[in-house]
Amino acid sequence: MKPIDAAAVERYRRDGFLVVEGLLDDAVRMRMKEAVARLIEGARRVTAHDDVYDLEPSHTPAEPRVRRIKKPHVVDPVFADFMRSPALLEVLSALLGPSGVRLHGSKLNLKSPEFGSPVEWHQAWAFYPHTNDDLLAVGVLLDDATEENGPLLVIPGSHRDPTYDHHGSDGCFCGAMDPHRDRLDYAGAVPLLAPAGSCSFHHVRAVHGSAQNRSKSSRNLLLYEFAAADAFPLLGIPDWNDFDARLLVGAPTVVPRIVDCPVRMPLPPARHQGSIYENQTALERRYFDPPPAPRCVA
Ligand SMILES: O=C(O)CCC(=O)C(=O)O
Repeated sequence: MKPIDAAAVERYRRDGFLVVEGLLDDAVRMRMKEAVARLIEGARRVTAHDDVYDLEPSHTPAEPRVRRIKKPHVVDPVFADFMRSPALLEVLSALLGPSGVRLHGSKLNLKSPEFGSPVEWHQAWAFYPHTNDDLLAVGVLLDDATEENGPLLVIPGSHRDPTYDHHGSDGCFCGAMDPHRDRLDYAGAVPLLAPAGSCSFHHVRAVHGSAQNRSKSSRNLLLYEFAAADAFPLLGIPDWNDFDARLLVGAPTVVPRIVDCPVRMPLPPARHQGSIYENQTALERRYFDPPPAPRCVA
């Protein structure tokens, strides 16, 4: 059976998101979970954010708390292999069009039981505008996504909205919308609930966010960002060989497809660099409750 049909593509175009169950089999998912456990164990050697780890505010080497593994496809082959799996590439080709599929980036957001950090409302497009908007993010569910564990929330149809301001009061990019200024139907956002092994696909311009994990189990979400092969980043291409090496489907091209899309540049850059969690610390008015303060250890 094909992993995606014309009706599902139509739903994605209408809503700006789609969930496909069963794309990740249990054996590979278990290997991914083992890799995550090894990585968290490795965080005992780390006291500050680095190239691999983004840490929860309450992290200590004795009690490692990691909120993100940066670039998991570079850190462990199990994450590099899955993004090349034929069923996933078939779905991506159906959603991104005929020019081909290029990896833009990857990240693994770990929401630990009871304290995993929220992510404020944003459009990924505000971080990396391209010459056209045939880009999306895939969320690979390493755990079931439930109402309580901080699932991804997407506002249906918001991929056709303008590009919202993601700048703070200091004029710098902060990677989040001001929920008091941009009064969208946040309550109407759809939680992408699905069993572990499912993949969600959300359009690069879709407004999305997620609340703190309030459950007693983890919500670990592997995210890959993909672009159509003829979408070129407006912030430039620092390394052409790397850009070409990330092409997973289709032929290399030097001809960008240019489409009239609303763009705001993420400049001047965020004052707090490192990850979306750091960028968003500059946001003055939040929608989601912040994670609990670190516990005091006597
Ligand atoms: O992990 C989440 O729930 C949200 C992830 C996200 O939107 C991001 O990291 O850009």
